[in-house]
Amino acid sequence: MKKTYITALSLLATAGAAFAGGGGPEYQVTVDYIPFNVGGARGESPRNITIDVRSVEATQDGPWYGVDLNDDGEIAFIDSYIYLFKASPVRGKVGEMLAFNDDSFENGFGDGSLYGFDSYLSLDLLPGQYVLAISAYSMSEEEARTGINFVSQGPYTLATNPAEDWSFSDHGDYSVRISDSFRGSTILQTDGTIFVVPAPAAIGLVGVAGLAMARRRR
Ligand SMILES: [Ca+2]
Ligand SMILES: [Ca+2]
Ligand SMILES: [Ca+2]
Repeated sequence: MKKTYITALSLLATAGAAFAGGGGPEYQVTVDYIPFNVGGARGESPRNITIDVRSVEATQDGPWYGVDLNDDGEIAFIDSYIYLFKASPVRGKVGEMLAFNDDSFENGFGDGSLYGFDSYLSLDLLPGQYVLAISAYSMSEEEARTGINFVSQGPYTLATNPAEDWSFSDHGDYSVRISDSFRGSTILQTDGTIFVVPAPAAIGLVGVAGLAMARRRR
């Protein structure tokens, strides 16, 4: 996404803002890793694989109308950002970076996506093991590798429906479908949630409060 949203940070204050960066408040969000396998024998030709994300639960350019795409009773979404890596034999690591995508306003609406901020990739892949890293805008390759992603905006919800602007949320849901275009088959379909990671200070406060409450119960 390339827009600037000016919204209250009240939700994030409770979730725990980490520190102030150059372009505004920054805080950490989770990165999910989705391993998948492109089938076939060694030496077979590449397959055209599509990676299709659906997350943004809001229509058109403001005022935004919320649509509960995943039918979970809430409007909570991310401006997704994805990286595709080769799998690595080293535990906890990913291999060579093959592609990445932030937004796709041309493709990726077949899964019900309402907005081009949902990521999409279409590329030829040899049979083998791969890992998709998904998180919220924006994410560098380094952040995708380490799983420590600092963002200045999102995840989002809508304070009203319709809404003039997106409001910050402490989590956002997504779904991903990875398919083999040649065979027209789905390799993998999964749902997930990206969370704002509470700042260490916030965890400390919760710990102290919890301890105080435990003492009172005695
Ligand atoms: Ca929802
Ligand atoms: Ca999509
Ligand atoms: Ca995006």
